[in-house]
Amino acid sequence: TANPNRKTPVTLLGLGAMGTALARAWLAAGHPLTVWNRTPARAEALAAEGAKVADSAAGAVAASTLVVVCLLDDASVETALDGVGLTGKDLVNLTTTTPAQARARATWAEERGARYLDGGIMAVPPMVGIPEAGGYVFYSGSRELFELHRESLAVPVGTAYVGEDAGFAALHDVALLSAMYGMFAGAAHAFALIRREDIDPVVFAPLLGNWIKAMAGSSIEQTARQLRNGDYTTDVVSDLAMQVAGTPTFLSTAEEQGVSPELIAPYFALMRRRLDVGSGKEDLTGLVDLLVRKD
Ligand code: FVH
Repeated sequence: TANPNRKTPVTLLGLGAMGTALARAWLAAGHPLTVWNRTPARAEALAAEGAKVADSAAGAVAASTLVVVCLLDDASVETALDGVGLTGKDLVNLTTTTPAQARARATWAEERGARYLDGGIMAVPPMVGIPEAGGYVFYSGSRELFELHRESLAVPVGTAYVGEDAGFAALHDVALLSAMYGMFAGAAHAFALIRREDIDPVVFAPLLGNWIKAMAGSSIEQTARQLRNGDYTTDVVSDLAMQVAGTPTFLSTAEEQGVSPELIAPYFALMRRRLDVGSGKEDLTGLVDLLVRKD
């Protein structure tokens, strides 16, 4: 008779930094784990920790119904699974890809008789297996598959299902990471402005961090509400006309401090374009529409 306490067996393809962290979390939680990696040496430590090591991707896939893939990119998934039988498998792909690649990979898997779930990991390896770290994975694709394996998938990091469209996990992933790079760009510019002065960056850092947090919290929700209701006008303090009037001060300060404006100038140019079509009473929300190509 089946043991109801037996954890779902997991196969994991890919033992890079992220794959290894995932593997350790499943092993620690008592899941029977079969692993495969292109470079076999990377599996040695995990074998000592209890993982079964397959000598081929096909052998690893054959070992479990639930097959998780965490490889470098979509091309490496194609290479690793080339010619591997997937009939009856539940394929969960945590490799970072574009939304179109994820959709194509879902079709590819389904044509080979597998159910498919795509994932976008919102965590770095040290956050894996530590619930308090707040890491999670966006999942999209088969809801049935997500519900079936939810518990096993939630072992390394949290889960957030974002829809049946297999491309949505990748889209959410890349959207959040793109915003992160925008934030890094702003912080880089701010640090550059103080770089040649007698200002300690370590003292400056909490001022910058707290300001970004305060601005992000209120403005992101306001932008979302305006995008939903279509009314971008603001009766609050900082309309677009006022903000564009302030941009020469930012550019002159960069000049005075010997800092290239290359990170902030494109954003100011968008603000100016939006103002030029008569949107001075708006918030900055209209910039979203300027970015979206009409073709
Ligand atoms: N590490 C991170 O901070 C980020 C956090 C967010 C999510 N990403 C994505 O996770 C995927 C895996 O990332 P990783 O950190 O494990 O990456 P690497 O340590 O570079 O390991 C890459 C693995 O992929 C294997 N591999 C590469 N090319 C091939 C191929 N042509 N055929 C088969 N396997 C391939 C590689 O094998 P090997 O070099 O050890 O033989 C590693 O197992 C990734 O999508 C991130 O964007 C991580």
